[in-house]
Amino acid sequence: QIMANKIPRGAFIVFEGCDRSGKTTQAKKIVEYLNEHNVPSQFVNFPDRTTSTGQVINDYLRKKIELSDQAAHLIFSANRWEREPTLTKLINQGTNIICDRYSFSGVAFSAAKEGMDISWCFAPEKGLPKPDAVLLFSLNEEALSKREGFGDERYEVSDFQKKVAENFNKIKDNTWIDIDADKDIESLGVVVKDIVMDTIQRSQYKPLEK
Ligand code: T5A
Ligand code: NA
Repeated sequence: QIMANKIPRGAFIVFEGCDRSGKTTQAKKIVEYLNEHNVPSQFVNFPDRTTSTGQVINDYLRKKIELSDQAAHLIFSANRWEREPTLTKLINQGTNIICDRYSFSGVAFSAAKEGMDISWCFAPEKGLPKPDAVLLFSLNEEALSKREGFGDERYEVSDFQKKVAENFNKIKDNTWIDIDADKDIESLGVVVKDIVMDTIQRSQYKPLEK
């Protein structure tokens, strides 16, 4: 087959879920593991608060500035488009990308607001690289209440998070894998590692979709 000559690409794996479900902890942990085992991998997170749009997003989340819901949504999306050329290049050169939140947080959080619908929210995300797998971290209410208290960022409110969780369930497709996040860090790490290794294996010679 012609495919046999191609260089294997990296996998694009996204971690999604509600606030405090342990995504960042697990994403960093698996990237460290992969690199220790000579599997080139990079941690990426959205919103990326270090760029110019990211600074606006940070001010918005910390309630230092106000934006209309639509404007806020488009800035979160622009923040992803800023990274798109680098991400696509890295993946095609063989680096696995472990991405902490992506377009789906953009849609699930914005569409949890009054008057914002899912299809409008998806529009600016069209054309971005499509993940090979989305790991959806879920915590039941009881487990969530045991995690450290919400801070005072804009979306850290229980009722809002409930709507976000419903939206994730509305937008998921067959590339999503449900993860019960009500486990200690080590046990959750074992679950994540199996899924990530399997995704890397099966994505190597598949074209990266949009
Ligand atoms: N947003 C984001 C949008 O509205 N639109 C968008 O397009 C995007 C991309 C900021 C906000 O922006 C919204 C979504 C968010 O509201 P963020 O910066 O990713 O997004 O949010 P953070 O506050 O950094 O992260 P989270 O609150 O989502 O937390 P994580 O990453 O799920 O959890 P983590 O790993 O940081 O852990 C949280 C705490 O729990 C402990 C940790 O030590 C930590 O204290 N913990 C565990 N405790 C028990 N058991 C485990 N297994 C644990 N794992 C971690
Ligand atoms: Na996080």
